[in-house]
Amino acid sequence: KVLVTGAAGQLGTELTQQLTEVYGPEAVIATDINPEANASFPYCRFSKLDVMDRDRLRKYIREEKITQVYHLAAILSASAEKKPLLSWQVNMDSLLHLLELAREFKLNKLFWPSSIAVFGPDTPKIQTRQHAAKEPITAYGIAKLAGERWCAYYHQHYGIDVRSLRFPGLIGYKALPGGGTTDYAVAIFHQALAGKSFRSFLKKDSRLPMMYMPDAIKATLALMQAPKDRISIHSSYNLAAMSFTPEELYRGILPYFPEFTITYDPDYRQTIADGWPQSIDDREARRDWNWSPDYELPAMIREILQELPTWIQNKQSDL
Ligand code: VAH
Repeated sequence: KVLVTGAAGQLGTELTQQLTEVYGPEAVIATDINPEANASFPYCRFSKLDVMDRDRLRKYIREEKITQVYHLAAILSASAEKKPLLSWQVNMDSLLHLLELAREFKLNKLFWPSSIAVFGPDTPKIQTRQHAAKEPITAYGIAKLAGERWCAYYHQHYGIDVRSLRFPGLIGYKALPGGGTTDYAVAIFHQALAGKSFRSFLKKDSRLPMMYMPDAIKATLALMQAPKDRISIHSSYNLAAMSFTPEELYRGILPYFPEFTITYDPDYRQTIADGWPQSIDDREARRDWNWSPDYELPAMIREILQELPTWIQNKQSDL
């Protein structure tokens, strides 16, 4: 049985759907702190679950005979800067709970997302390597870096099969943005479709590593299904697909909406973005488990603008 925490988030919404395809609706339990998320999971079981509630988490894993956990619940970078200590508890302590539970219940596998946020302003920004310097300046990046080290520790000392990916900015349209610094690239599509101007909270040439959600799902399943002896990185794998700036994204959308306008109004999230790499070298993922992305920027824009109107209509009919 597979347990997903934070299932109603951007990654969780699409990953839970895929996991249900792979394991069947009876084998996947989607959980989230938001009880309303129930409506998003007609195709599998859903339970309200706060990952900070250690006893309830333990009871769940024991009673449901869970064998795999995808631990996605987190407070993302921009939100974490507003509540740094809470973000440390949610992002770090919940992972430690799960690593301990993985030991106690001998879980087969545990997935935990890391992020390019583990890198900092002093990290070389172009084609950032797997083992490049990591001096993160955000609460979120600090928790992700510490979490990576704990994943490697529990693998080395207790043989826990915990696997992780350093996701770039993930662009998905099946859930609303959730407090990420890269979420401008999700919000812009909603504004274009609504015929409104878009105010970017990052400056026009702020280049960041990005990935369309289907590629993030593909990478997660490929990593988790790879034979154990192919995994050489037990902290978290670098992972890349593309890099773009707000201006490049805007120019890619403009042919579909000639009236669409953008203004650039950088806020505190610019400081976060300026501390992150501009592009990532993911040769270890390509070597170990044959990673390769399917989507570049034009294909992502085309597909989102094709699919988002229907998603919005369905959401409105749900409301
Ligand atoms: C965030 N979307 O902005 C996440 C991600 C690289 C960015 O970690 O916090």
